[in-house]
Amino acid sequence: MTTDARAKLEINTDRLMASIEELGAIGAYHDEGADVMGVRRLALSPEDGNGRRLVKRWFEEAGLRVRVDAIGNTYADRDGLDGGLAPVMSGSHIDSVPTGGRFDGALGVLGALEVVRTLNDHGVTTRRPLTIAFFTDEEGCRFGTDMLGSAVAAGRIPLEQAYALTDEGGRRVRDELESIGFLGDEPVGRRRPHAYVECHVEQGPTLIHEAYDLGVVTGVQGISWRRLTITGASAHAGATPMKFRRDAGLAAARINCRIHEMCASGEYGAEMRATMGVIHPEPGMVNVIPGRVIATVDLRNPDDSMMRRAESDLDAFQREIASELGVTIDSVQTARTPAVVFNLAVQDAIEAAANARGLRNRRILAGAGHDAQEWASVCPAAMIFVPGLNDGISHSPRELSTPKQCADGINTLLSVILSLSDGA
Ligand code: HGY
Ligand code: MN
Ligand code: MN
Repeated sequence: MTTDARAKLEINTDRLMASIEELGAIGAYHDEGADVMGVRRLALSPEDGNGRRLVKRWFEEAGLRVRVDAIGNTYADRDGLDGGLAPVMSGSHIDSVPTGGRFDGALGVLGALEVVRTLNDHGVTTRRPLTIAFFTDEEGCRFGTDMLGSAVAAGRIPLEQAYALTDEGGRRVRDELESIGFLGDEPVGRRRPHAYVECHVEQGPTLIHEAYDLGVVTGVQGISWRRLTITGASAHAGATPMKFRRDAGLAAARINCRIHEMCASGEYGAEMRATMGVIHPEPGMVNVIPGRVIATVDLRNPDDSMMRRAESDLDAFQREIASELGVTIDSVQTARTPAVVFNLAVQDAIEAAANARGLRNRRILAGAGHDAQEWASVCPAAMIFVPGLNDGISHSPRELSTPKQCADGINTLLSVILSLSDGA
């Protein structure tokens, strides 16, 4: 097949969307609030295990050789004409947040599979081998740190440290990997890809609001997560005068207000974002002053020096609040990744592929963390963003991209994989 003909190859959109729907049915739940079906496929849960087995079967049916590494990352290899060359890799994750949608992660995994299925349909063999993959626990919401599988494969997090992470019930990563049958025997990080490209929903409003078909992702902003255990004293809500209280709930509220003030102040850059996503007061009764609160803080900032300053100022504020309210605050950093810049040549290959397909595109920074940011430390890497309806909402069952939006992303992924695998 000529290069020109390859550039015009189109995926089978119906097959892609059918795979997204079928995987989306695993862990599906009816979300009362949004009145739509959402996805709850927490990392290493039985649902994640079922989703992994389905996708692994699809990999095998596409003629790929599947291997699982020691942290459960699952790779599927396709021969190239020159087997001695390092592969081009593409993938993402299939675990979800508890109130997720059908596209976050799944589009990148099933889109890479659709690329392989399309190459198979047309009898195309690439010069370099190809590897498609799904990585373990990208979301991080069950065991506390995100991009876990990719971070271990890239060498940022030691395997034993990952194994020892526990969820709220004290269940360890290693045991949960074993229980779903994905404690693989391949050493982590054994094969270095030639390049890595990932397609993902944008998870934000920019592309849809500015009427772009695609985003060429320039990098990922910095991420800093901390878990707070705030300890005061439970006491009677009626009988305890205000000046005798050590109210852990008040401390959490003051910290939550402070992180929002920090964002609004502009002192840490115009793009800083902060979220207190977990706020668990104990005992959680209407007439008992909370004696203990478990809370989390998620900070995002594209500028590493501003992020460091925000972290240090928040540490100082936590100490002030502890002394003012008579509580103790145990603050543990659970995730920390610097801002990452993606490889310019891979970005340019994505832009060229999108332009060749007549797709309106722009460079865009990723607001969310992604597996690609870990692979960027191992090989040239970048991402393709697909717009979403409902203002691009994500980490919500209302997450929704149209068949055309998904096809635009995966057709571009097909072109980029061909250019990376057949190029120099
Ligand atoms: O939190 C994140 O940015 C990603 O969705 N794990
Ligand atoms: Mn994701
Ligand atoms: Mn996510």
